[in-house]
Amino acid sequence: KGDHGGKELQGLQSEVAALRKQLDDLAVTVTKNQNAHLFPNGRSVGRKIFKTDGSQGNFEASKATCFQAGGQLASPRNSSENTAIQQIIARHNKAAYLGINDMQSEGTFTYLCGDAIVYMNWANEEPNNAGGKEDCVEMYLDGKWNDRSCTERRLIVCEF
Ligand code: 291
Ligand code: CA
Repeated sequence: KGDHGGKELQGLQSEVAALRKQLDDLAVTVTKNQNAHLFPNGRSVGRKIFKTDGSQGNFEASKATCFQAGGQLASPRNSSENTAIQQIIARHNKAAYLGINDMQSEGTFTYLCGDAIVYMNWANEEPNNAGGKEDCVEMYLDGKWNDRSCTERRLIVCEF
């Protein structure tokens, strides 16, 4: 036996080294593809990706478009995510609906999953439910939020 275990260990060690190299190469490829697909209409924050296809729609159409793409309407849960979305809409010079509304219970804003929001960035004096019919939320070009009727046309920004 003697030397048999040594040879086996050597084989495994070179196999590990080869795998490490493959993993390195893969990381480079992934980063490069990420940068390419985020340019110029997307932003990433942690593991979340925000992106627009440049099209517009009302709240329901925007929601459906994002869902069909395998994502959901942009739903910022902290200021970094809010800034990422703000950069996208500023670039397109067009406000966007967020995946937030108070359709279920007036005054209680929730994500599309129904959970109460954990972060908010309302503009001054908002939300005001103007005319008694503002259940959706739009993000202005400066990143501030306004509750708004769900039937306007807005830039579609999804998250993945
Ligand atoms: C005012 C504010 C907002 C409100 C908006 C809409 C406009 O902002 O009162 O809170 O959401 O009006 O009511 O909708 C219509 N139909 O005019 C105006 C823009 C800065
Ligand atoms: Ca409002």
